[in-house]
Amino acid sequence: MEKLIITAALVGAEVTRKQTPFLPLSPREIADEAKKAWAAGASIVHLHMRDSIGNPTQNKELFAEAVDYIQAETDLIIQVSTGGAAGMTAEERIQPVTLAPEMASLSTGSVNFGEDVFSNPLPMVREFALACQNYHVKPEIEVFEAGMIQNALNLRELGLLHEPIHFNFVLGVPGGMPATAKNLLFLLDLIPPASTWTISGIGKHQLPMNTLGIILGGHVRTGFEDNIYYRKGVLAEGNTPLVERLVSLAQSLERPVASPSEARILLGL
Ligand code: KMH
Ligand code: ZN
Repeated sequence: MEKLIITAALVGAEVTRKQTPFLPLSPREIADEAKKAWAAGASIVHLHMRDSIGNPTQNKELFAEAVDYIQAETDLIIQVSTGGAAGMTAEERIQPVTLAPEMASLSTGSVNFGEDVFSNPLPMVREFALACQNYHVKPEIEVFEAGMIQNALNLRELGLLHEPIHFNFVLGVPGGMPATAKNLLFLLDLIPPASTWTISGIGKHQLPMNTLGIILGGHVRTGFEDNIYYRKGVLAEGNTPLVERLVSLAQSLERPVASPSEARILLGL
């Protein structure tokens, strides 16, 4: 089996300091968290930013500050979010792609997201895919629902996405596709054979879904964006313990962990 790529989704857009005091907020805090996750074995960081009062923002300068720190201090693959938070405009969301990072997330359809709607109309998805192409950024296709895979394949037909396509299945969002083994197997049947894939599980589904990913030969995403607990009722004291646990699980299951340079080759970066 190929080496395991661990993505650390360090902060996300929804979690608050009220929920966990360990949440990094400023670009410097996010970069420090990235550095620790990298030292623990992560090879990709999925980045969101927060403003001075902790609200989600896609502000390009804040992304640039964090990206500069991370690039100076690690060889992590930087993946910026184009999802931002539910309700943001397309103009707001696309900003960090103009920094030309190696990767960006790209959701290829709309989905209920808790009490909100995470809106991704197809013209906007095509516009985002084109921006990624223009800035030489590899998209990670965020799949919250099965139809989003076909939407990604339609982008490929339009020449806006190229093989090998990298998918991230985000299962267990309230309103989206439930985090079950059966759903993951169903989704895997729909992606082209040359694809690479990552699995993210929300909340209590993070560890079981990541475990399935390791066993099935996929890759895994952990971090506060998806889950803040180490175990039931016990907060993770940072993203690093979550990364460390996956490294040790992978070792137990005899799946070696990829360095960032090995991950670049696996993803065709
Ligand atoms: N915050 C969610 C509404 C992404 O980063 O591309 C969307 C999200 C997906 O987090
Ligand atoms: Zn995200």
